[in-house]
Amino acid sequence: MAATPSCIPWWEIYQPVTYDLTSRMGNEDQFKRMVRKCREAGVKVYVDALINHMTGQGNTSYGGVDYKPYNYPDYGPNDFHFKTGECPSSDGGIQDFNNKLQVFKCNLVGLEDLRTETDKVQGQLAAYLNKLIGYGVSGFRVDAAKHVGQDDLDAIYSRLHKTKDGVKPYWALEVFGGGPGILSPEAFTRSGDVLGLDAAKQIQAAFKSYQGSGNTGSLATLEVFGKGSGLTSSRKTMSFVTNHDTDRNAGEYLGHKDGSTFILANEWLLASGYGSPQVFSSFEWETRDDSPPANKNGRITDAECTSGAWTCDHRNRGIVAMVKWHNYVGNAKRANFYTDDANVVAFSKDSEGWAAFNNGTSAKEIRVQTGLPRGTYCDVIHDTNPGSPCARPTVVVNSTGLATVTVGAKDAVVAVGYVSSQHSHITTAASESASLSASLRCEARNVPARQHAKRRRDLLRRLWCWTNF
Ligand code: LM2
Ligand code: CA
Repeated sequence: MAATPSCIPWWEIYQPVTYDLTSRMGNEDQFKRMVRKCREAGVKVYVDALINHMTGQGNTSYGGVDYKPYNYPDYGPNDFHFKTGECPSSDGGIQDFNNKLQVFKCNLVGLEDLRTETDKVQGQLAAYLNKLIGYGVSGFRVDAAKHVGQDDLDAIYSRLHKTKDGVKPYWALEVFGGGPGILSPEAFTRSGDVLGLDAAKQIQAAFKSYQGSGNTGSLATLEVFGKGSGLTSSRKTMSFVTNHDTDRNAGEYLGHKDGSTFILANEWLLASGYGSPQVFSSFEWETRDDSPPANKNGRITDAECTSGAWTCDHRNRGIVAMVKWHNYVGNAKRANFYTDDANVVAFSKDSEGWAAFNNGTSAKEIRVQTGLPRGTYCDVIHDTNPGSPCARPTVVVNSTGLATVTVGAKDAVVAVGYVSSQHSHITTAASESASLSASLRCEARNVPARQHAKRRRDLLRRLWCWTNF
């Protein structure tokens, strides 16, 4: 849909009219080219897919398609629950979010709810998603998946083709917590991965806690995180610190406006190994509905990292380093957990790497077991020369694995499990490590086969919600 250029809210993109891929971000050809270029660079693209509903307002799309309520090129009144009388609420909207029929069959915030149980609607949706797969897309973040329901999600998924990598597409379902029984995130894990929305709340509670009263949170609580703290299992979760919705919900979630706390939380999540982590890069906004940077016609302008209009957190040195670290340590088990029971935690991943986080307001010196062999390791968070040789500082580990490290306020120190190259004479692991650190500058797919087994997870599943290259 299209509105007045000067005040077009970001959320317009959640109101589909057709599947022709023309929007304020560009057209179908540009999308195709973007996906191709990304794949060439080793970057997979995951699409935020709208399959539960169509729009709830407007009359002409960006592609110039005219439409009316419950009447679109691909759908007529018979394709909507409201029109067939299948939504059991007085005004056609979801009034009771704990009522299964309302949640599945009524209009979510006025958005016209599709009859996703029918062969026709499933066919249109599968054609749309398969078109994207054909362009090289690797999977989907399924918008409002809770309102589609497990049966229809499964039926649609079964119609999807394999991706260009020869596997079924990644399928991450948006299911807000709080619903009972079949409406709970856990109950959707039968159908795909689920978004870690409750996990993001726990992360906020640990890193920020009751800010109003001047408290700082307690990272010590994160000793237990995941299944053990009541969340969906790591294996079935797409985890994140924030997303485009929660970034605007400061009370319950961290967002980019939290600055160093937000960056630190992302670094911690990448280190923790919980879920398939996603890093959200935003644009600066003042009020909830603000448009992304756009021209006078409402077309979103190119994302760039110099003006400050786009936050570009995905280019933050610490975050980039942690993505590499995350891929490097793979599924290695957490060990040597340390906490001061307040706002400092540290742990190793077997003997692959070690990380420390300080969410406090002053630096802290800790002497801890790192689990690493003796050597001098690069602190990849602060290394100003990513790759090799490591530009200081370093973490010096003695023959019993102990190290004394000062972790700055709202900062992390992360030692990657290969020895920094200028000290490569120190341990026997050195020669391997030199080649590894070189390969880490490339994409994960370029790493030596021997290391590949460690990268069991295919990481940093970025949704390019805001990035219109
Ligand atoms: C989502 N997941 O299930 C998205 O993550 C979320 O961003 C979407 O809401 C929502 N579901 C629907 O896809 C956003 C935004 C809403 C906005 C909707 C539709 O948070 O505020 O609703 O997109 O664009 C807006 C108005 C609302 C109005 C509605 C329909 O805020 O008042 O409802 O449009 O015209 C009458
Ligand atoms: Ca629905």
